[in-house]
Amino acid sequence: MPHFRPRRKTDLPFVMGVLNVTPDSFSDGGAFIDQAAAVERGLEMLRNGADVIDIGGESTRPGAEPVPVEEELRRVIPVIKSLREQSAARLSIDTFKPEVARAAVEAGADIWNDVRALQEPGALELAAELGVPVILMHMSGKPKTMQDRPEYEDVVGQVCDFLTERADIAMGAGVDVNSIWLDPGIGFGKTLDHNLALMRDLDQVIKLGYPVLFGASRKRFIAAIDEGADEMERLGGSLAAAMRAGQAGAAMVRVHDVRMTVQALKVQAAIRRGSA
Ligand code: 9MG
Repeated sequence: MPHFRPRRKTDLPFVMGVLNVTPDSFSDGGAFIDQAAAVERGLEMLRNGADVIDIGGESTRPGAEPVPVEEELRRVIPVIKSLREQSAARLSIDTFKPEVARAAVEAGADIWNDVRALQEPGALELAAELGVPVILMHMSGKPKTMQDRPEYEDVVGQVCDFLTERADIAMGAGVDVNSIWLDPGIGFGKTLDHNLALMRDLDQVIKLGYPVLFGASRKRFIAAIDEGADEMERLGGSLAAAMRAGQAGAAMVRVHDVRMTVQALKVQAAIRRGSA
């Protein structure tokens, strides 16, 4: 799959379904991960209209502990292989570790979703070698500490500068311009005000000229607005954010609730067109 580019501007953004293969998502509370349940969830998201499944074995939530490479591989590779056997749909690997990205692509993944924007040693060279689409995301700090008082003078300008620089560096290392996607990294080292500014001014990121992935699904900023809404009570906020991304021209939204997001995006597009 050499290039994966957005559909025409008037069409719906692609929908990327989140598949976290982590013990808190697919275990009975112990360390054992139910791989079959994870694969079934991925297939269900595809039946519900997802264009891409994003498979991750290390949580990137604020405060999350790092996971060793071997454990991450143990979690994601069997799931990728099984989904690949059962579906021709696009699969994305959510990892910042080059070792995991390589094994995932060998196992059948088509896209590299890198929350560290190819900053790990060897990542740039590997992205050029693999030749798959790569998502470069902005994050200030690392998941463990990124929410410890993040500061910016101009969050939108700084995120745009960072993404432009990472895209330039990637191309300098041999990554094809048509393989590059950008992502402002909602919730990654950002306060509520930072997240809101990035959502309001998302068109600034889109104007950089690359397809943009946008992910706000179930994130904590929703609970800062609708006080105390726990993770499973954030569908309304997630849809509102996805609608904003669709309106601004994002090429893909990363979501947990695929069925409802597809429906909301279809209604938004129908309203825009004035016909079903
Ligand atoms: C892994 N992950 C969690 N949130 C994300 C987001 O908003 N964008 C991307 N690219 N990856 C994310």
